[in-house]
Amino acid sequence: MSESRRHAEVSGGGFAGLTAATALARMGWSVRLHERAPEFRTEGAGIVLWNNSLQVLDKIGAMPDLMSKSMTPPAYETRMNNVMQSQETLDGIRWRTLTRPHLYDTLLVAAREAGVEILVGSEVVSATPEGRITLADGSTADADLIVGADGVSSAVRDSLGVPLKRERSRDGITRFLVPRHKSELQALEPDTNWDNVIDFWNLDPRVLRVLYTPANDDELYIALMSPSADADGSRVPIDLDLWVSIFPQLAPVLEDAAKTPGKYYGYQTTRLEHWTEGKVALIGDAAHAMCPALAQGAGSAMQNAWTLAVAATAAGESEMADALTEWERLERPFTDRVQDRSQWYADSREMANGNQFVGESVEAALYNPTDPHRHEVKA
Ligand code: FAD
Ligand code: 5PR
Repeated sequence: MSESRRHAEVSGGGFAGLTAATALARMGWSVRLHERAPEFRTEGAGIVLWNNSLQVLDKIGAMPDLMSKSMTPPAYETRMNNVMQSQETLDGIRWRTLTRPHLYDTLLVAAREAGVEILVGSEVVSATPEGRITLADGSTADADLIVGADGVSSAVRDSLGVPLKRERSRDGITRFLVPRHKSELQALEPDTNWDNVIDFWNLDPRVLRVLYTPANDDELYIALMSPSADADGSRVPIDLDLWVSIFPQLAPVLEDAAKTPGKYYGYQTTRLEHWTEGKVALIGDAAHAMCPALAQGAGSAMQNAWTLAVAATAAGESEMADALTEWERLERPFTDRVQDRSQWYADSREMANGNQFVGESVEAALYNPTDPHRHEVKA
């Protein structure tokens, strides 16, 4: 059995790489995962996951752990210039909010349980279509499948010379995890349900936005958005007086955010000419970095990590390249649409009008990448 086991080398221990490695190992592969950083990144603030990634977490056995420290807020509320635009209860949509450290911990436990060999401080510098990777220390390894999950600046992708288009949006965001401060917020605004996600948009006279997302009973994820051209709005540490002047009801949490250094991320979208080359497949931000508007960057990454593992496992050894091409043909259109829609929302700031859970937003949120019938044309 062990002699016939196929082998995968995975570059990158983010949400994409950890999910792909775990899925492959559970499907019988021997898997080695390389993370360049000396330890797993537990920084990063909060995250929203929808059915498409939750289905994958079910399959890799990670859901009980994920559920233990995450929540489903009662509604998704949108305000513009402090006027309520909508309160969407998302009935029938499965979603969870949580912290990024908790998602990392959950995926790491799942990867170890599945028997993935995890190397930290191990940098992949290149890959070949024939299935060989080279590490920064000069050593090489051969595999039946190479997964490039090494993020938006992917070395695997760039070593293969895959043509890429990068577009930057005018807005960006600084993210924080802070204590909930629920009773103080309740005292400031008693009629508000502070368990909701609240998307506070301010467009006039100045574009500033706070996305307020409770991540569990104790922790709150807040994302502060401003145009990158606004030097004060995008400054880190944040300009506390400016933010409190626009969002006075959030003062207790903004004060905590101001104590953290923070990092401003400009939104960007990258599109590749192709996601695969021979025995190499690219997933996650290495393949399709997207604007966060639909909260689907990690979701799409985990979705494609799962479908890749299924497609590679079904392929015979001699037909890996063709199987990967077919995987991209089937899976990519959906991701492309989610990416386009996220960019459109980010560029138009259309979310400020509320009622955003229509079209691609709902479709992506409900999608089930583990359904074998998902590509069948519905009558
Ligand atoms: P990364 O997280 O970048 O991981 C890549 C890993 O590879 C890193 O650990 C890196 O150290 C490692 N690495 C890099 N180079 C090498 C190398 N040469 N060799 C070995 N290892 C290497 N998505 C959602 O689904 N929901 C959300 O709510 C959400 N909110 C977001 C908010 C913001 C502001 C932003 C910017 C993004 C958001 N996203 C969200 C998107 C999501 O964070 C990313 O799409 C996702 O984390 C990408 O995962 P990844 O594993 O592909 O890449
Ligand atoms: N949704 C989420 C998010 O973190 C952001 C956006 C939407 C969960 C920004 O960080 O619209 O930019 C957004």
